[in-house]
Amino acid sequence: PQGKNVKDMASHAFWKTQPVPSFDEMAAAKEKIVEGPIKEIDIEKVDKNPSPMYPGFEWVTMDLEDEKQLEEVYELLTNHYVEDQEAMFRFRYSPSFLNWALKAPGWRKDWHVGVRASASGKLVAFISGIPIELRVRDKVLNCSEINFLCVHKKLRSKRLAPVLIKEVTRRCYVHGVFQAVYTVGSLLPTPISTCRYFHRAINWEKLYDVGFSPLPHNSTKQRQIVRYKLPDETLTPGLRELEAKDVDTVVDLLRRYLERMDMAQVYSKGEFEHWMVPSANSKEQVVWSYVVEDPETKKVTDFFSFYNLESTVIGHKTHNVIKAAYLFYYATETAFAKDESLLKPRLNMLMKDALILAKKENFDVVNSLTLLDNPLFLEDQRFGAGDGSLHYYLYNYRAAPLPGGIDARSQS
Ligand code: NHW
Repeated sequence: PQGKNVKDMASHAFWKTQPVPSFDEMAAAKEKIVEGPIKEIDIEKVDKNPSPMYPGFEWVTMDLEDEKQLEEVYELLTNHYVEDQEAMFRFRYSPSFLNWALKAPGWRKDWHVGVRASASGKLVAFISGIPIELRVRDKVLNCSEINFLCVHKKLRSKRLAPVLIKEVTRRCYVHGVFQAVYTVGSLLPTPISTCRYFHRAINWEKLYDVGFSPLPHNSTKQRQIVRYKLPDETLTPGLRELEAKDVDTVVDLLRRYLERMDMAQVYSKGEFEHWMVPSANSKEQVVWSYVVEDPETKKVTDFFSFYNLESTVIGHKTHNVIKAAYLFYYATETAFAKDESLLKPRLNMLMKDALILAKKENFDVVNSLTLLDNPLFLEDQRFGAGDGSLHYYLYNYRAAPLPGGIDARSQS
């Protein structure tokens, strides 16, 4: 969603000082990259006190168990978080989403870092981390996943972001976590992988009205509507919602499926439950998960999920939000079949059902990235390439770029 290659020529005064590989180093190294931490951290030498803050502002640890403070983070992000390049849309993470994303198993209050204006007490900046286990090829890293970095629009370009990043880094180091993973729309030194966003219209007319979907020259509105029409009912026999009783089977299936990838989060049972099983005490539903239970054998053979992330339509007369479903995790036993050609049709069937279910749940669009086995179904399921890409980064870990990603530097 954020800028493209504009940062390519930037000098990166901040990032140059950080334990991340430079563009030049990665370009020169090619296949000879020795994977591992860039810098050894001596936990004894980590500062026990927060980094200095600009005068007039102060650090605050947000208590997201307190609904008021959760609301403050929600307000900051709703008004100041990621927009597309033309500033037509802005992510609108709901409080329920923030509860889900920021209170994952093992979460620390300490890693929900805010900045307040001293005089007004107003929350003006935020950055967060959650602990995860991330496998990069054959190594499992104990790391933090950094997200929701946001600075109030009036305080932009004042080098506050590097201060936030250094502070969250310190708070990770203090707890013996020396690596991190994060995704950013803009190009920084140096992605381990780059994905492209794809979008599948569900309510094409609305997407057209708000300026999200164009009308191709060789088409008409009516033809576009027909192109994106979907059946009312799902097609896969045995498809149903994921239930608590499925968790052991599905976490095992997902883990085996993700082992096929070069880089993936390692899910414990508790994490799987948190991320994939819809929470009964969430105000609005955040995640939807489904399984296929083979009608004959009664075995669960497939799983898929998506989550709800709305975007504000900035300054539109009739529409305030786009309701977007983001494809999340999936896994299927056909990935392990001797006959490799079974995977593509199976995924296409599952993903078509995901689209049908997303339509039933009133989503306007289904979004996806070019990761996992997604290239096997994106085109057939009428997803179109968006203009945003998403770069994946590791902090304090050198690793060869992942194959299959889009070359970050060759994009316009
Ligand atoms: S990406 C979403 C980021 N948020 C937004 O885009 C919201 C709207 N924008 C803003 O709020 C998902 C501001 O523009 C932000 C920058 C705050 C983005 N990542 O303060 P200055 C995440 O949350 C560098 C990393 O003047 P600003 C992931 C930039 O390259 N670096 O800028 C977050 C430049 O450094 P350079 C970013 O516009 C991962 C410097 O900041 C960045 O007022 C964070 C300029 O600072 C970004 N998204 O504020 C890293 N955006 O060297 C975690 C800008 O190039 C690292 N910059 O001169 C790991 C830490 C934990 C380690 C533990 C072991």
